[in-house]
Amino acid sequence: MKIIDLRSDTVTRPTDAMRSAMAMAEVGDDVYGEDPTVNRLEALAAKIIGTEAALYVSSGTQGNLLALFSHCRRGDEYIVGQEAHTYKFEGGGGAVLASIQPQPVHFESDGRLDLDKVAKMIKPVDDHFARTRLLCLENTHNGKVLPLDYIETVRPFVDRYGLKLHLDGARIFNAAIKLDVPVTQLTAPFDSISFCLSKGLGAPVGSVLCGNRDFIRRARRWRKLLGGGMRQAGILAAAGIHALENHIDRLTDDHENARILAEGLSVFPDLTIDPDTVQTNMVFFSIDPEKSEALTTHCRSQGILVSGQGEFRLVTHLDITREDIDRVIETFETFFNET
Ligand code: TLP
Repeated sequence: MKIIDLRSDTVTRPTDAMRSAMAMAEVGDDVYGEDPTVNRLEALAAKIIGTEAALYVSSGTQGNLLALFSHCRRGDEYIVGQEAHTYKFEGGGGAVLASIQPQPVHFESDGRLDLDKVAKMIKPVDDHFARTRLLCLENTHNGKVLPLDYIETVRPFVDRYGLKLHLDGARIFNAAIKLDVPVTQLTAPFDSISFCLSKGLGAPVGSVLCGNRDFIRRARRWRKLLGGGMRQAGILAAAGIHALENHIDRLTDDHENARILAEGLSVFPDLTIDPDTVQTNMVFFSIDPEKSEALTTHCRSQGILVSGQGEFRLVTHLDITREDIDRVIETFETFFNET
């Protein structure tokens, strides 16, 4: 029985074509800057994202951390979403390792940070306060795409306050595909952008941090300090190149599958779910917490992996087909028929 893993889009396995690209990759020592495949990935990523330079990093977490290190200094502050990955799910790395203080602000329901609320958090220049240096946004956030007109207002805002602007664009291609705009339209206002190769794009490992040459030079040094300088990393970078060349446009399939899944699940009265809120590859629903474990166990017994407690997130990706979606909906149906 095929396992249908909906816990995240991080779980994809490399396709055969990706594996052969990896096996054939030309390699060298990337700490010397001599891995031709890593160099090719970085050049390709910079071109696609629209920045001068890029740096291949081990994970999205490392990309975001390097952005904090490279924009801020000890005693500085960054403003970030309360539920943002960069703040909530990255072990407090900026504070722990770089002595940078986070200032969280609650997200609006569409994934924006309200700029009036952000403005109130910016500290005056005064010895009492940390120096507010950076604003971090996330796109997509919980599968939601930042509105285009909002993105356009953010650059003038940060310029007014002398802040830098970082994007956790782990799933930025999902946003671009959803809006049907060039990804550069979503990245242009930012000083730095981190995006993941190992989520919807289907590579086994890796993210890329993009920015101008100076910024990337600083990030490269911090990456080394953090133990992230890899040697013959071209084997992995080849998967990233393959992903960028072959797996961007197909994200529409994931979005379509997520929509069909949400509509299929919305018929069950025990679930609270609104299919109209599904924009990309994530479906959220809630269920009586007392039924959570039974649902998870039932799904697992049918080869379907889901995670959540009361609140569930189901994520579609490269390894999920339209038929799998039907199987998931049928499995939920048997669960509700039996309970
Ligand atoms: N997110 C993972 C979990 O850590 C929650 C997931 O399954 O969604 N930014 C965003 C918006 C992310 O969702 C993630 C991973 C990251 C950064 C970090 O990427 P990695 O896992 O490569 O460090």
